[in-house]
Amino acid sequence: MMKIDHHQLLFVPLVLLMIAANFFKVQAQQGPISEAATLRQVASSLQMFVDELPQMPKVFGFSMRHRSPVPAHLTIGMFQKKWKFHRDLPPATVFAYGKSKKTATVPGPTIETLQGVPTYVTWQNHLPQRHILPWDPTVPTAIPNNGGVPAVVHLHGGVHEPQSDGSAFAWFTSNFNETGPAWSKPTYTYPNVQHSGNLWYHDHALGLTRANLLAGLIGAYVIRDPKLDAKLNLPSGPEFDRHLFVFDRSFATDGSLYMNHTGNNPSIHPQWQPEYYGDAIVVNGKAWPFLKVQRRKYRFRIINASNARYFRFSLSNRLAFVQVGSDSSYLPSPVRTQNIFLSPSEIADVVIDFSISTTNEAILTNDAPYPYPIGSPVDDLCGNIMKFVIEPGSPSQPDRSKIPATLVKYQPARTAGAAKRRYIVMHEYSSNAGTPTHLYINGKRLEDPATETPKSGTTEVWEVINLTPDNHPLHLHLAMFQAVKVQELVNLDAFKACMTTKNDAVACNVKAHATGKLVKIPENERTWKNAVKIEPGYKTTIVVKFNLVETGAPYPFDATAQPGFVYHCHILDHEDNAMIRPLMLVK
Ligand SMILES: *[C@@H]1O[C@H](CO)[C@@H](O)[C@H](O)[C@H]1NC(C)=O
Ligand SMILES: *[C@@H]1O[C@H](CO)[C@@H](O)[C@H](O)[C@H]1NC(C)=O
Ligand SMILES: *[C@@H]1O[C@H](CO)[C@@H](O)[C@H](O)[C@H]1NC(C)=O
Ligand SMILES: [Cu+2]
Repeated sequence: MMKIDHHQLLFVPLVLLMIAANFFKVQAQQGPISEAATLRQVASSLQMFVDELPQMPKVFGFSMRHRSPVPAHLTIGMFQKKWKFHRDLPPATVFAYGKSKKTATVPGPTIETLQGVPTYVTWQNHLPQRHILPWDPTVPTAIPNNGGVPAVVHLHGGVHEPQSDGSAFAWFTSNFNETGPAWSKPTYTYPNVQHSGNLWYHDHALGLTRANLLAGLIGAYVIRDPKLDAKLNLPSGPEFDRHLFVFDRSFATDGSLYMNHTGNNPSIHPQWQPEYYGDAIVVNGKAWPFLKVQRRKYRFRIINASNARYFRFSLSNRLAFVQVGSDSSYLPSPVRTQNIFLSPSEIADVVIDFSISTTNEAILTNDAPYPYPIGSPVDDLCGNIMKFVIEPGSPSQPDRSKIPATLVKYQPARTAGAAKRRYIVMHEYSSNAGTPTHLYINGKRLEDPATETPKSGTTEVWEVINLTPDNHPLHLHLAMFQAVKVQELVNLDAFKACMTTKNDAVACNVKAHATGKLVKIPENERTWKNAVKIEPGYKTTIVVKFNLVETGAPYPFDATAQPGFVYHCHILDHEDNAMIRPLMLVK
């Protein structure tokens, strides 16, 4: 029989007591550990590069009949479930898209479609009675009478009718128990008439976009053109053509997703904060994952799905990215670069050739300050994204993919012959304490009547003037656009003062102010895009096409129907409060 030493029995609790006493002494000296420090501790306790990069499940927006593709009808639900963001984090409660609760993922399934073959999706809301994250009833918000989480899906970059656009006012709760004023039908039509490329779907409910995306309601959508794919011969197939869905999140000690419950101006907005920044970087639903790659070319479609963080990516072993596309369009020819710079919601379509790597691993890093461009430098946590583990030896199959010398030429972006020139001015408002309270475009609310009413089928020039201190990614629904000129505003304070009283860029003589230095538009952004970064203190001239960018043909559906479209800043915290305006096309 084992003899129990009574001294030992006493010893253990005594040591625990001493540790506890010491702990409380430290606490008393330093005060309670701040919430921010706790969140950082959780993130920094996670070992990087231990989870394998997941591939999200694929669902097909077409089916084959007698060897020809025919439209498919998909049903995709939103579910509350548990999701493990890291090997060492307890599972978090998330909202996830999927065909069933069991198969739902964060991000949701990748929807694969074919150009010219419509896809029908019935989006179903199975979310619970209460939100898992805080939200703010004082910003314009969908508030159902009987509880539930309002949700509605927007296909970002999609060219489709207004009734299928996911208007912020077309939200619905579980079982369609309650619907917003613009709700008209449960099944959306995506005609896939546009050029092939990278899109993504995400929630767009009024005032809840930041919280619903943070909770996990995002997913990728691809339109493929098999003829073009065969001609370009870029790396292809599920193993070599992949999505990297990148976002930042903070986690509490119990593994749950963290969002601040207290606003920066709580007497005005009890919860709203101007920008969400997380301490951990998550790719395809895992914090700092790794991916084993062969020594060959890979295509990565990198989607920035952060609420507010900009990314400037590079590879630790100095391998170059060859960028072939931006947002939903190809570039005219590939652009070789060491850095890829992405604002929220922007997409970079890149090829990395690991066959020429001199190392056996490469870390994808980020060095964009936050907020961009005037904020703090990125720390060692958000400075790392993921790791590529490059396998030694030759690839399992010879790499027959290519990076062609030229890619795709769409219609050129011309200011000449534009049907209309508009001025779009970004404003930020502050409390007496000098902290942001809200942001508006053209000094107007979303609820104010539409002032941007372009004629469907035409091309317009928009002069976008940023009077705030931050860079804002401008996003238009339906229309593709590209920046053609970026010029600094001189005597900015005088111009701002005039705009504050007159709110009219022409009356405030914007021409006389937009005479400062010109900024060169990076080569990898010179294509049709659905988000463009707008520099603070600059006027950015964009050409906006309210027609198909491949041919200039008018939309093959009625783009002028109710409830219309919107355009907004894609920093989600700004969009919700309320850097968003209607975009109502007319005949
Ligand atoms: C919606 O209605 C169904 C059936 O009446 C009910 O079971 C469910 O709890 C309701 N959900 C919400 C969010 O109101
Ligand atoms: C949450 O917001 C409040 C108010 O702005 C701030 O004092 C606090 O530090 C924030 N918490 C974190 C973890 O950032
Ligand atoms: C990523 O997307 C978010 C939200 O759309 C945006 O605020 C942020 O600036 C983007 N970051 C990059 C690097 O694109
Ligand atoms: Cu913004």
